[in-house]
Amino acid sequence: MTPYIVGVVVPLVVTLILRNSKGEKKRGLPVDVGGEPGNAIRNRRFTYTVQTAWEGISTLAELFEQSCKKYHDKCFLGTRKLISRDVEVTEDGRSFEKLHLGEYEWLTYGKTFEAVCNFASGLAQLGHNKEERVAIFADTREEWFLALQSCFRRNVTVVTIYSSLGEEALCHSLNETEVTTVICGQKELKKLVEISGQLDTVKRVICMDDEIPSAASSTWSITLFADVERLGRENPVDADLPLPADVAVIMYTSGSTGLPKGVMMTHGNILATISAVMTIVPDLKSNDVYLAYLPLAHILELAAENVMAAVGSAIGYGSPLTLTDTSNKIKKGTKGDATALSPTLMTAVPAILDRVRDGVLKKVNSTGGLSKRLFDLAYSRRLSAVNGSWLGAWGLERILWNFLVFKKVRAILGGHIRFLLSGGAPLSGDTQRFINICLGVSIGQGYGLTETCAGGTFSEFDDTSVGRVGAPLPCSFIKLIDWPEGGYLISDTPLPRGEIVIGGPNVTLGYFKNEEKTRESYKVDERGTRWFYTGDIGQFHPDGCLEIIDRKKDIVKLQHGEYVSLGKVEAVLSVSPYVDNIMLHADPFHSYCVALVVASQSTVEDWALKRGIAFTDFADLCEKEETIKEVQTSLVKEAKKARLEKFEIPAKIKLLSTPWTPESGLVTAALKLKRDVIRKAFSEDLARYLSVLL
Ligand SMILES: *[C@@H]1O[C@H](CO)[C@@H](O)[C@H](O)[C@H]1NC(C)=O
Ligand SMILES: *[C@@H]1O[C@H](CO)[C@@H](O)[C@H](O)[C@H]1NC(C)=O
Ligand SMILES: *[C@@H]1O[C@H](CO)[C@@H](O)[C@H](O)[C@H]1NC(C)=O
Ligand SMILES: *[C@@H]1O[C@H](CO)[C@@H](O)[C@H](O)[C@H]1NC(C)=O
Ligand SMILES: CC(=O)N[C@H]1CO[C@H](CO)[C@@H](O)[C@@H]1O
Repeated sequence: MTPYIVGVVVPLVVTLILRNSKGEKKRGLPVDVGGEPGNAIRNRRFTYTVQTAWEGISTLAELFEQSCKKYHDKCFLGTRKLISRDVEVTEDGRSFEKLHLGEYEWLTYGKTFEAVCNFASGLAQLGHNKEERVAIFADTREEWFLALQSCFRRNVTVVTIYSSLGEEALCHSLNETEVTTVICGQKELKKLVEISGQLDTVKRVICMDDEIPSAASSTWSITLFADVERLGRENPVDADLPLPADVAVIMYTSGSTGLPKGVMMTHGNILATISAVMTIVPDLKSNDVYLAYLPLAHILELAAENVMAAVGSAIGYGSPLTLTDTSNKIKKGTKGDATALSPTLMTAVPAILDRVRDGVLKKVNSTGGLSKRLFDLAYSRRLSAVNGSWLGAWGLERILWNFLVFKKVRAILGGHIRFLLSGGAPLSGDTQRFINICLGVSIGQGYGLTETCAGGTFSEFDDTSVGRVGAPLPCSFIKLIDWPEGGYLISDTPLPRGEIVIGGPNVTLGYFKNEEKTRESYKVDERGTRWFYTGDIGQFHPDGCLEIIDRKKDIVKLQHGEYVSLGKVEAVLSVSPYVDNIMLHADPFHSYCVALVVASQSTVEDWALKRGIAFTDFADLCEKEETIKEVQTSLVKEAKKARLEKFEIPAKIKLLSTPWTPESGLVTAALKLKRDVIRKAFSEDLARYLSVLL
C-alpha cells in the first residue's frame, strides 16, 4: 500500500451530532492550516483531508476493476433502444423530432469490464500510443463511460470537450492537447469534418453511432466503436495501469471570457472527490439506480457516475430532452427516461429543477378548482413543517398529503427518487423548498469548481436551510482570506467574509500549457497543501457552512473609493418588470455607473399602448426618451426598495431591443453575462454615456 493513502470508510451515522450553544448542529469546524493567514474550516468528521475511501485503491482504474469483480453479475450500464424516430409538424408549420424509446437494456458489471478491456486493446491495435491523448467529444451515453474507463486502463489521458462547444474553442482544445484520436458521435463527427482542415494532429476518429456521415474527410481514418471492440477482443493487449499522480483527464471548461482552459486532473484528484461524495449521499448502496443525463464533460457528472460505479449501483442513460413523459423529444403516449428507469438518485443543475417546478405549477394552475386549492393547502402546510426541521417533518400528516397530493408530482421523476444532487450554480431557495416538499426528497447542494475537481463544500441531506452551500467536503479545507480592496475582511461582523480559497488533495495540478494562469490562481503552502484561489467571495455561518455572496471580478472601485458589486446591483434591478436582462458598467475613472438594459418587449409595449405612445417597431420604442425615462424610474424604485446606495444606481441607461442569447455570444449557455464580450460590443455606447455625465 502506498504510504500516504488512508483508508476511511464512514458509516453514515446521523445521530453523531455536535451541537453549539444555540442547539444548532455544527457542520464545519475551525482548523489550523498553513499558507496565507485566514479563517479556515474543515469537515466536522475529518481532522485531515480524505484521499481515498477504499483501502489499497489509489486510481480510478483500480477502483473500476475492483467494482466489476465484486458486483460481477449485477446490472451496471443501461441504455434505451430506439424504436422509432418521427417528425411531428405543429399547426404553425414548425417540425419537431419525436422519439419512441424502448425499455432499458442492461450490461452487467462483468460484461462491462470485458467491453472495456476489449476497447482498450482495440485502441492499441489501431495504433494509438499511450503517450498520445484521446478526446471524447459526445453527449452523455454508455459508450462515453466505456471509452473513459478503457483509456484509464492504458494510462491514456482523456481530453473532455463539451459537445456544445463552438468551432474555435473545439479547434483550440484539440490542437493544444495534440489529440490523435477523437471518440465522438455522428452529430459531433459532422462538426469535426467542417473544421478538418485545421486539425493537424488528429489521425483517427472512432464513431459511437453505426452510421458514418458520407462527407467524411480523408485526412483521418474512421472506425466504428463496435469494430474497435471486436478488434481488441481478437487481439488482446495487456493493461498498462496508471499511478495516482498521472493525469487522468484534461477537462476543458467553457469560461465566460476568452478561449477555454484545460484543467489537468490526476487519478488522485478525482478519487479524492468521489471518496468525499461517498460520505455525503446518505446510505449509498448497490441497489440504487442512477439516472445519468448531464454532460459527462462536466466534473459533477463524471464524479457522480464514478461514485455509482464504485458502490455497485445501476446507471441508466438518458438526456435532458427525453427526461420525462412530457419532454420535448418524447413521442406522446410513450415513456420518458425517468418513468422507464424509476431512478433513486439523480444529479441536476438548477435550471432543470426550475423547469420541473414551473411545469408542475403550470399543470396545477391549469386544472384549477378543488385540486389547485388542495395543492396550495398541502404545500403551505408542508412548508411550515419543513421550515423547522427536515427530520422532524415526518408524521401522519405528511403521509396523508403525500398520498393525496404529492404522489402524482413524484411520479414525474419515476416515483422513487430519494436524493438529488444539485450543482453548477446556486439553487434558489424557492425551488429548493418546492423540490423538498413536492418530491419529498432532500437535496444536496454542492459548491466546487473544475479546478478543485468539484471538491469544495456540500450541504448535508438534513440541512434544511436555503441559500447556503454547506460545509467543506472531507477532501477539502475551505479558507476565507482578507480582500481589503474589495472591503471584505475575515474580521467582519457578524460573519467573517473574504475570498474563498480551497485546499486539499482534490485541488488539480493547474491549467494545461498555461503556466501563467496556473501561477495566478494556484499556490502550494509550506506544508505542501495545494490551494486554489476561486475569486468568489463568501461568508461563514456559525455552524461552519459557507454562503457565496459575491464574485471578485464583478466588484469595481469607483473614483471616490466606493465599491460597486455589479452582480448584486444587477440582481436587484432585474426585478423590474421592464427588464429582460441588464449589465451594469462602472470604472475607476468615474464616480457613478451606467447600465445596458435589454427591455422586456411585452411589458414595454403594454405600457406604450396604455399611454397611447405611437411607435413603428420595438427598436424605435426603445429609443424614445419617454420609454427610457419610464424604465429608469422603475429601476430607481427597485433600487430604493433594496436600499441601494446612490452611487450604485445607474445614472444613465441604454435601452436595447434585441435579447441577449447564447447564439449571439453575449451570454454563456447557462445564460450568464459575458461581461467582456458585451463591453466590447457596446463600447461606444458605454464610453459616450460615461463621458456625457462627467
Ligand atoms: C502514464 O503516462 C504518463 C504520460 O504518458 C507517463 O508520464 C507516466 O509515467 C505513465 N505512468 C506509468 C505508470 O507508466
Ligand atoms: C495549433 O497549435 C500550433 C502550435 O502548437 C500553432 O502553431 C497553430 O497555429 C495552432 N493551430 C490552430 C488552428 O489553432
Ligand atoms: C400559478 O398561480 C399562482 C397564483 O395562484 C401564481 O403566483 C403563479 O405564478 C402561477 N404559476 C404558473 C406557473 O403559472
Ligand atoms: C420560515 O422561517 C423563516 C425564518 O426562519 C420565516 O421568516 C418564514 O416566514 C417561515 N415561513 C413559513 C412558511 O413558515
Ligand atoms: C494526487 C495528488 O495530487 N495528491 C496530492 C494530494 O495532496 C497531498 C498533500 O496535500 C500530496 O502529498 C499528494 O501528492
